[in-house]
This record gives sequence, structure tokens and C-alpha cells, in this order.
Amino acid sequence: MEASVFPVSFRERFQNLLPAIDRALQATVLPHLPENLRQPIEYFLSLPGKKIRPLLTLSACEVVRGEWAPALPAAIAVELFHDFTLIHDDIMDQDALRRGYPSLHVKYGDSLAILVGDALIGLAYQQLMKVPAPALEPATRIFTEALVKVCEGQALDKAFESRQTVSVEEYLDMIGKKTAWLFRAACALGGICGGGNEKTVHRLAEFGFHLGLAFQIQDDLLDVIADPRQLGKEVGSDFRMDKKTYVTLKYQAVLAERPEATRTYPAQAADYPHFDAFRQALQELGVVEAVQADADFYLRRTQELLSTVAPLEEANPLSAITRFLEHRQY
Ligand code: GRG
Repeated sequence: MEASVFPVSFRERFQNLLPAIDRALQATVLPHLPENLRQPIEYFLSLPGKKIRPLLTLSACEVVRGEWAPALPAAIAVELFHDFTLIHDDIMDQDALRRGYPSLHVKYGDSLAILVGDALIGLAYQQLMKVPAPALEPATRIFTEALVKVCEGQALDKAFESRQTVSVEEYLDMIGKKTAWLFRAACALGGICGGGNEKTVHRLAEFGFHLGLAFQIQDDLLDVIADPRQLGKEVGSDFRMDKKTYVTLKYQAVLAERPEATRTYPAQAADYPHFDAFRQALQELGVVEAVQADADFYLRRTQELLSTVAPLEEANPLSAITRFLEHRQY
């Protein structure tokens, strides 16, 4: 399968780390696993994901002047955790495509997909246990805390589906848990493995958290405006599931500020006859720009936080990752 999803400059910038992550991920597939478990794990790990979270771990480790190699198991644990959430999320949302290929549950069935997700968490902990003391205890605490937070976030996301209204604060709390907490953990783990002090690790964690918020807001936007071939999955799936997203909240906020527009535009995304009509309204009302501006707000905050840890120069790998994510189309 096509392994690289990056522009050449990004691939060159991370030419040591990306292949190391890929090799270490493949090595987690234990040969003695039963064929019907090993094969789907191999399938999922070979799909062309961006590997942003393990890159964050290794880069955070470098930023505190640690050697990245001892942090590699923690980075792999983070990616396996992420893969687990994607597999279970695809089952819950009945999404047919992931990373441009059939979702695991489509290819192997729901039961095996659930089992693969469960196995990945076990494999993730096996990796995490390789973190040397004294980093092991805080690393395990942060990783486990993130597991619980992501679950909470997913539960809130599900609960929002059956609610009429959700406030921006509630929404930010939900994506903070569902998405940003794992970015936070990825960065904190790198800082811890690299020997960073408590204050620095905290700043890296906050950097990761804000990056995660921006990432999820962009993700909501991409579900509306991306090219499905580039995105690797269908667009409009949030619309079809009637999900509360940053885009739908912003849509409502824009209409609230312009009462005259309510004569032309329906009050809710769900009131549109089809996705294309909703997408067109988002463009006409300036919702797309407004959502991007809010994502940019959180991206700027990441740079303020990062500058308290290390200079924001070309060589700073966390800056390079932020720049890549700023312009991402997938
Ligand atoms: C953690 C116990 C536990 C349960 C998981 C299913 C679930 C509960 C949570 C879902 C969390 C989720 C899928 C959040 C969305 C995060 C997101 C935007 C993922 C896409 O990340 P990318 O673009 O994916 O980095 P690639 O494919 O590049 O790796």
C-alpha cells in the first residue's frame, strides 16, 4: 500500500523518524497471533495514516534534547491507541472507508474489528511498558488517563447526537477529551521520555492539547470541504449522521448574528434537503472562513506555548508539524 501521505519537504524533514515509526509499528504484529487476528492487524497498520501522534512524541522528546530512540515504544503505544479508537469509531459510525481503504469492520466484520481494537490496546501497553524508569510511572499514568478521557469524549459526542442544542463550551470540552487529550498525552510522553522537567512537560502537554483542538476543528471542516479522494473517506458523513460539529455550531452562531439571513437559510443543518445545499450555504455565509479562523486561533496559541519551551526556528520539529497541520487537506 502507498505508505507516504506527506509532501516531500515534510518527508525529508522527518526522514529518520517516519521509517523508524513504520518499522516499529510493523514489529508489534506478533507472529504467533492467530491468523484471523494477525491479518486484520497487519492490514490496518499498513494503511497510510499520517502518524502525527507518534511524530509528536518523538519530536517533543527531541525538543527537550532527549534521544528519540528510547521514546520510540511510547510513540508506538500512542499510535496503536489511536488506531484502536479509529477502528471502534468506524464501527460506531458505520463508516465504510478509512485512510482511502475499506474500514476494518467492512473487510473483516464487526466482531473481528472489535477484537482487533481490543488487541491493539494490549499491544500498546506492551510497548509502553518498555519505557525505562523513572519515566515509566508518569508515562503509564498519562497514557491511562488519556484512555479514560477519550472514552468520555466519545460518550459526550454520542450524547450530543440526540440533543437539540449544544453550546460551544460543551463542544470544546467534548473534543478536548475525544481528540485533544491524546495529542496532549503524545507530547507529554515525549517530554517525559526525553527527561524534561515537570514545568516543561506541562507546557508541552498544553501545546499538544491546543494542537488537538485545532486539529479536530479542522477535521470537522474537512468533512464538509475536502476532496474525498484526498481525504480518504466520504465527505458529509457528519451531516448525514446529524452530528453536532464545530461547523454546525458556527453555522448557528452566524445565523444568530444575522437575523435577516434566517429568511433565506434554514435554522439547522438537519433542515437542508441534501449535503450540497448545506455546503453551499456554509460558503455563502462565510462559515468556512469563520471556522478556519477559529482553528487558526488555537494554532497560534500552540506557538505561544511552544516558544516557552524552545525557539520557534526552522529546526524545531514541533513547529514543522504544526505548519504541516495548518495546511492539511486530509
Ligand atoms: C479510548 C477506551 C477508549 C475508547 C475509544 C471510539 C472512541 C472511544 C473514540 C473515538 C475518538 C476519535 C476517533 C476521535 C477522532 C480523532 C480524529 C480526528 C482522528 C483522525 O486522525 P488522523 O487524521 O488519522 O490523524 P490518520 O488516519 O492520519 O491516522
